Amino acid sequence: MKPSLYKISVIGAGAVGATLAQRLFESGFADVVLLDVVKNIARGKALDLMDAAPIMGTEKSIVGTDDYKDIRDSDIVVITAGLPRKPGMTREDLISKNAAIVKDVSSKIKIHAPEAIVIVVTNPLDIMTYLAYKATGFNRNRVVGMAGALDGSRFIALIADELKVRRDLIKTYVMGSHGDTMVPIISQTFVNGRLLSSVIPKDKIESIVKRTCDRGAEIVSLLGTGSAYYSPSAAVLKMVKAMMDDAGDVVTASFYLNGEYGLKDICMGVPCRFDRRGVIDVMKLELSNEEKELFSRSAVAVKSSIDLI
Ligand code: TXD
Repeated sequence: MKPSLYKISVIGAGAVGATLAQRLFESGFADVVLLDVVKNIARGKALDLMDAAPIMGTEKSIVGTDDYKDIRDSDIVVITAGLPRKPGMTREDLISKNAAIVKDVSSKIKIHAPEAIVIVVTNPLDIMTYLAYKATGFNRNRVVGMAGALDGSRFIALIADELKVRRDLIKTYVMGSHGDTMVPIISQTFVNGRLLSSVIPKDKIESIVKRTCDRGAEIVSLLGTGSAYYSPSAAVLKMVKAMMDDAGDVVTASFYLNGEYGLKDICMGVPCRFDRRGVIDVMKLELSNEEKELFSRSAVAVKSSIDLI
């Protein structure tokens, strides 16, 4: 990776935001600003992280704040502000409360960090990414949502566990919405170069797909309060790395489509090629007929939620 003078701001110092700030800061990727609407919470967490810096060996800076002036000149701003699910809730149940928060945060990013790339994490993910795109008015290459990187990682973890193979030998894409209609692309899933369908029977694949789709809810019900944050923050880190590497790395992300995969005026998970400018290209995968059908069903679900806002 190239050396960088990156500045990354994380809005929302809750479970995902604070864990992401820790990952970014301790990896030495960037100077980090952690911002929360609750006065002092981000400050306290930033001080705690800074106190660990001599042990973790980072010379980067971390600032906790409730003042948007501190996000000035950020290269990337990550929106994690918003309510998480409670047991029994769908991501879509969060729509009205989180829409108001994301709209507010986006308008402040537009004022204070107008050159930044925005990564949206708040749920329901594709709807909030669409909202951030509209509310910032940024070029679409600078607004993306984190979902496919996480869902793909969950899918890979489960396949590796089933087959007892190394996780880094598995390649996949999980497209569509970050919800019950997500679409693991089985026709493009490979284990050590072999198609997944040639190494696991169909019914087993179906049960792994179902467990992948349900994984978020499974974690929510086990935690009792809050939702997953270790893997979501790791997935954002993967997107940040893809941008900083500046080499055209492909990561699946929610992106405003303008004709790609036959869709317009919607944010959906598609494989995106990244560099320091954000998304430079959408990779066109050859989907099977069944995957095309599932992808368009997923689009219908996202469109109907977008209509609610
Ligand atoms: O795959 C994905 N995209 C996701 C999304 C994976 C995991 C979590 N996902 C969603 O992220 C989740 O459903 C929530 O909508 C967000 C944040 O989840 P998190 O678990 O971090 O929620 P917390 O711990 O409740 O933290 C939210 C913080 C909290 O500290 C609030 O005070 C703050 O957001 N908040 C705000 N900060 C700044 N500005 C405003 N307006 C604001 N409102 C709340």
